[in-house]
Amino acid sequence: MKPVHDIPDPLTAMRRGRTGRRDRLPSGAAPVTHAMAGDDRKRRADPGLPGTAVITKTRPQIKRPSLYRVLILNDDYTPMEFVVYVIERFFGKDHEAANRIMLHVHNHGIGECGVYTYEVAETKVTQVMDFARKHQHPLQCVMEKK
Ligand code: TYC
Repeated sequence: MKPVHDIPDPLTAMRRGRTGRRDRLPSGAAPVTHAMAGDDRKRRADPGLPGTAVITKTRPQIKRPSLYRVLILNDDYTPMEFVVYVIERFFGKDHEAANRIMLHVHNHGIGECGVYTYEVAETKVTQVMDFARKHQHPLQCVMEKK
């Protein structure tokens, strides 16, 4: 058991810092110890006191959006020129690119017209389906998660 006179006074111990030396700044002021700085932070952050504010640093959670392929399907009835026009109009392709995509679909049964985020892809599908129906062609357009 330690004699009572050997137990350091907690305030003196705090002012002296970890080394126990009476550290002084060049100005002669006592340095702010770790424990004091911590106490100070707690006091200033108390949201219950007037004129104080809590500043919280949050890491913004950024995620790339999922991408979706918009595909058209082959059928035996939709005219080739109609398909080429649809690809130009709704997918922004030039005539040559649109013709290549149409021929790919004609030969392979399915082909990609573009890749978009969910809502954009959904809009393209609706636009193509509505336009084909309006012209009484059975052209089918679907979306697929990449
Ligand atoms: N196969 C169609 C025809 O011979 C042309 C066509 C191509 C139709 C692509 C649909 O997605 C399609 N007229």
